[in-house]
Amino acid sequence: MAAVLEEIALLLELRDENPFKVRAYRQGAETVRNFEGDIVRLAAEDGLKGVKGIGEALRDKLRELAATGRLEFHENLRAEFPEGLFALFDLQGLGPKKVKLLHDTLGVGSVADLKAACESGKVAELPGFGAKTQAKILESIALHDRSAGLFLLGDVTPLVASILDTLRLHPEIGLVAVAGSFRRAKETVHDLDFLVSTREPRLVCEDFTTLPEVESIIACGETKASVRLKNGIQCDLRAVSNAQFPFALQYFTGSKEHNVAIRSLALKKGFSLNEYGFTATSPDAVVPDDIHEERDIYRFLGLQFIEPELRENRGEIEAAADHALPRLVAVENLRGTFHNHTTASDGRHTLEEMAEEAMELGMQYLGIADHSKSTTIANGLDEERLLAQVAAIRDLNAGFGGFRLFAGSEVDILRDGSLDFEDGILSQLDYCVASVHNLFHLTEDEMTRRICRAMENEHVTMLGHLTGRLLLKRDGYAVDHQRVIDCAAETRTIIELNCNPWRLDMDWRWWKRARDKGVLCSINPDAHSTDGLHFLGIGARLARKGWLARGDVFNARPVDDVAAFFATPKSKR
Ligand code: DGT
Ligand code: CA
Ligand code: CA
Ligand code: ZN
Repeated sequence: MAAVLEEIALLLELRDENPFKVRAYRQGAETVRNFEGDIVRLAAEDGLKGVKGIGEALRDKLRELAATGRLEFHENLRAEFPEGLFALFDLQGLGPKKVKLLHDTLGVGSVADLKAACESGKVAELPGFGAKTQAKILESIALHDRSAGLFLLGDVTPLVASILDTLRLHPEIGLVAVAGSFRRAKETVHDLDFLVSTREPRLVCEDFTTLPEVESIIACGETKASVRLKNGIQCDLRAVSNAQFPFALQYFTGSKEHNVAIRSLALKKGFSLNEYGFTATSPDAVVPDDIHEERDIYRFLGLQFIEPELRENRGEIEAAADHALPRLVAVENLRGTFHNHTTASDGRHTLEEMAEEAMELGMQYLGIADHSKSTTIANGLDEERLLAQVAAIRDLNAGFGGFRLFAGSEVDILRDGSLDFEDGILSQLDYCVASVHNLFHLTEDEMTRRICRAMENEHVTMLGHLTGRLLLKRDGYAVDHQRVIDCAAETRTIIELNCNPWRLDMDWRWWKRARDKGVLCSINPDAHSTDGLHFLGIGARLARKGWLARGDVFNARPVDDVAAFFATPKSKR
């Protein structure tokens, strides 16, 4: 419902409607999104009277939408513009004003139109555009094309959980698993791969195509089915026997590169391996009859069990042969987390509400790190407001039993690598997260030096979202990861694994190197609401993908160890 209201606001803007009207829809979307309770049911029953931020006109529309799943007003508005125009809003840096101008003056109605217009140089000539903007738009289009058909791991996680739950209820289904890139915790996935064991594969495949999430059926056969879900993602199902299940699970989990290496290892031992089992390729090879789960396949090949997150053929097979794989961190190991916002800057919940949710989740501590004064669009705190927040945190701590808030700041790294607050202010905090939020265009060398200089500050406890990337939306700025990791090791600065599903930054491919240098990781949700704290689950999965053990993760430490760490000078940590 919020998305529809949001889109109506955009469409009204395209139509040059009264800004007050536009704002009413945007405000309505915000209210719907933040509503505590079952807003769909309430709207369907016409029970939204008196809800602040939703006027009478919106109320009627929400009722229609909640009750029927459609809104005629919205559909009519949409029909006034070419279908392809909406994709333009997904491009970084294009707001409604620019889209409108492109549409009205150049007749741009799709991403393809826009690409052609940029390539012919016409976009640069429009008022308020210029050559730089035109080049930026072309970059955004390239990213858009690369991202086509990809979905965020964080977005599909609840969907996968719900499909697994439904499959488990089926009377003809025994074992159930999700395989593929999802099981390996890739930051983005193309499609979802489900696997079940059954004696009735055909029936199970047919029933799979009738799941409530299904939009359309792509294929339905004897042992496999493919469907497209309502959110656009494709889902494949394979139905196998109990005996085949471990082999199929191993095969369909991938990655392809991992499987190729595993298969060639099997061949060296005299067996071919596929999704159905082992077959002897030499006369003296004896096919095992004790493979009951995936683990048994690895054991038979002389390997330690390789967790799915590690299966990318990046050294895991060699390590497994040496029995040298790390024991990976688990979300249950996490005791708290450090990069979280409140209503003081751009968060949606208060200090108290964030603390309450953290306690609810079983955390021992929660670090608060609101924006600093230079990030004005996020209502960054100046010195006075920050110190008032520190005092409020100290007061709250006095009243908690066995839980603790840590007072921090997400302090902006300025252009030259100096910080948004003086040392005299920073020294009054428990810790600080330093992040880059502007001047993304600096050269790789300038950006690297800027970040390293910030890490050299005694008060910078950890580095926030290293590259600033937004998955599928915006590439990170240029920065030399290797140099930053070396500098973090030298200065004893923690690096954050920002586990907001859009970021997952620093990228999993760099953590093993950081770990080897002795750099600690802090898994931080960058929570802007109580819901955001739940991102820790996906954060733990990405940390596992980065080969991290409990000892590599700072926020797996108990509260007293954390407090002692903060009280120790960096050089002694
Ligand atoms: P994606 O692109 O996000 O869906 O990534 P995956 O890894 O889920 O890829 P997908 O869905 O095409 O296939 C699932 C797994 O099945 C893949 O990780 C490994 C296995 N697989 C698929 N095709 C092949 C193949 O041609 N050779 C081998 N060795 N394995 C394959
Ligand atoms: Ca897949
Ligand atoms: Ca697939
Ligand atoms: Zn930030």
